[in-house]
Amino acid sequence: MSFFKKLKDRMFKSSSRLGEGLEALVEEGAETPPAAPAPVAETPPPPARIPEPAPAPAPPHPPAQVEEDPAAGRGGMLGRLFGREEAPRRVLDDAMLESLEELLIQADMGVDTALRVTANLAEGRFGKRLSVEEIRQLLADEIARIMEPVARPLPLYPSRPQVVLVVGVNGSGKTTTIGKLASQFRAAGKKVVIAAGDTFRAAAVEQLQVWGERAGVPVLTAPEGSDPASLAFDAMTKAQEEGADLLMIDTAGRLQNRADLMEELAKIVRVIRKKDPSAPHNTVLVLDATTGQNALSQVETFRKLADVTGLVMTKLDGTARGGVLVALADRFGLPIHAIGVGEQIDDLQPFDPEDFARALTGAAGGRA
Ligand SMILES: Nc1nc2c(ncn2[C@@H]2O[C@H](COP(=O)(O)OP(=O)(O)OP(=O)(O)O)[C@@H](O)[C@H]2O)c(=O)[nH]1
Ligand SMILES: [Mg+2]
Repeated sequence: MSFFKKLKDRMFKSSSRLGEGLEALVEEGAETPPAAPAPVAETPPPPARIPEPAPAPAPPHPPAQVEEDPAAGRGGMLGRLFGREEAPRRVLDDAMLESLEELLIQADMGVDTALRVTANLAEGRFGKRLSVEEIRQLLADEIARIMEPVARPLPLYPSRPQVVLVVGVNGSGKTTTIGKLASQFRAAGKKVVIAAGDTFRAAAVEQLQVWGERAGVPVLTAPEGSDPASLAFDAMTKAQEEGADLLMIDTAGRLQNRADLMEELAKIVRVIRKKDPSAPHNTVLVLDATTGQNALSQVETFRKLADVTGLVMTKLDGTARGGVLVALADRFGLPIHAIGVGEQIDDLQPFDPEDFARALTGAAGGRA
């Protein structure tokens, strides 16, 4: 299965709300194509449609309330003969732009980003008649443009071991993501060690051990309730001794309060720096896509707690809230290293801005 197909199948399994919304939006205000104007006198007019209370008519364009006339438009007779019907189009006016903004906000893109995207889309196109597919393409292009600068794989620097500290709120997918990443790096020939820095729950350690087995990577653990920083120090020592390429440190998501969490993360960083002043080389914040706009405040919080260098967004499968990733890119510009699209070991994909934009908008295309 091609990469794009898999992304599209997995992402927004519940079908793209945005894509469907676009269709409804254009069909609602569809006009007949100008090439085939509706006959005036001969044909009786279509049954009058009760116009929705339009808040603001948008001159100079007529309100987009023209009912589709089955006798005219839609590719005309020839078009119908050849089975090539013309798609409904809608004038890009103020009302249309407002509805578009609304759709983007519903897809969790955030108000600021939604306004910027629609403004860019309208530039030079105001008053033009667009089909759903054209709008999808334009939206996808805009979104891809925002995402392009942040699509960056986890950078690996020459010094060994590369230390990756993984942080994030409870349940965001830290442990799962570590398991998936460990498996990918191992498959790429890297020697990986995992440290089970979430020492608060015995179950957390067991979970990581299961992932370690799946990935074929050793997991260093410490007794429940012991100091995660001392485990991190031991893990660093072991990783250095064994000549590991990569040390991934899992952390606890739930602590009593923010000060506790900050202190714990700071202590982990302090002790690993005793072994390598340049560590951690990456501090990856794991975010759960289903939390929508809340992801934005999580980034703000964790940036205060730790020197976050990049993001992984999990659970993009089966959510219609993937638009939050656009808001994140637009607001923070932090690299997005990968996206989680399922619970299995190979369900972590590199972040591809174009594929993502097309999956989000339902635009056609994709690489084979
Ligand atoms: N559908 C889906 N589920 C995911 C994904 N990533 C993680 N999960 C699931 O989310 C749940 C929480 O994942 P964990 O990896 O345990 O999250 P965590 O951040 O380590 O949680 P704590 O250790 O409690 O802080 C698990 O049931 C995972 O299987 C994903 O990309 N897609
Ligand atoms: Mg965990």
